[in-house]
Amino acid sequence: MTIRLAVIGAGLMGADHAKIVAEDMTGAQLQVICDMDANRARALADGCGAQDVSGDPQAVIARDDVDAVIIASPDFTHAPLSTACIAAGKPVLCEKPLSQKAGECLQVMQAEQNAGTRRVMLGFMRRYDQAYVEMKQALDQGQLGHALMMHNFHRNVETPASNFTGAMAITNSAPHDFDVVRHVLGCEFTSVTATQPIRSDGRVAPVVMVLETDGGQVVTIEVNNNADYGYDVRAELVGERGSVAMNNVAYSRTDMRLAASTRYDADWRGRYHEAYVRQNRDFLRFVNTGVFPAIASDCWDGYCAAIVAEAGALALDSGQKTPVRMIDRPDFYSIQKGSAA
Ligand code: ISE
Repeated sequence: MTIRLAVIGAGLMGADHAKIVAEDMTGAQLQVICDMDANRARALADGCGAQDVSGDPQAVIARDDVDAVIIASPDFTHAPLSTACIAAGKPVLCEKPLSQKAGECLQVMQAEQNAGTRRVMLGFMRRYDQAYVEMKQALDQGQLGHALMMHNFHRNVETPASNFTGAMAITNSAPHDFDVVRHVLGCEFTSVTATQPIRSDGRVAPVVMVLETDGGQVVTIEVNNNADYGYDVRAELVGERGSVAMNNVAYSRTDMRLAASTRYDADWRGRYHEAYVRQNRDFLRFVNTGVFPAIASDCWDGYCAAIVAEAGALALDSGQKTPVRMIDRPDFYSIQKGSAA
């Protein structure tokens, strides 16, 4: 059976998802591209062979000829549109974040629990990246012994907006790191401290966080949104018997003028292309089978990322070690992922 997908949002990420649906997802068809900007929707639909365009996301979600939805519209729309998908009984792959407000994540969780069936898969795609997959395997198979630390750095070439702040680095960029560390270590964060060096040019400086987990691990995360040289995300997991470090991903190396060099991607879309494809294919399997993918993030994970980000922003502002205070995981989300909804 062909699954008819709607992509809501025709910006950077919507275009990327639409291209993946068109090129890499056998068994899926692009039914509708939805965007407030009719020209942008039309251009993307024509480029990817989508059947139709729309400017009304709620109407798109309700359409009989739409089986499932990918949400890639602005962050503030993610929670209300996910809730609309739950109400319509349609599986949804929602780009991160579910919401930057933990309270709003709780509302979506409540709607999903009331509906009684898992509907929302969250687009924390790093879980599908081969480097993190191998890191998690090494830990789960016991090769590293007990996990002690995970060091992470996350560098963007430049900020998406000139008014970007350190707090935004924590609430917008760092949730990827929060999520993937929780996933790899199988832990929850209990506290966070955050600080920044001072740049000479007034642009937003890197944010450095030190977090503690309920497993007794210490995690460091550097988020540098103005790294200038390239998009660069790396991590090292240190256990009692060894460590696993992520290599910079490069398919080739150039040797010239007595030096060797490899290239960097300009942003995450190239670096994580393979991860996005794996994630989106897993979403399609979820739509077809109703079995929530074992690796994927759900609304609970979205809530956890948001609550850590809120504590991180407070920690940066106050200069104090700040506790992460979470609710207990509801039974609904404790049920093993990888089981039927
Ligand atoms: C950005 O905020 C994102 O959402 C991207 O997915 C991420 O990879 C990037 O590094 C962030 O800054």
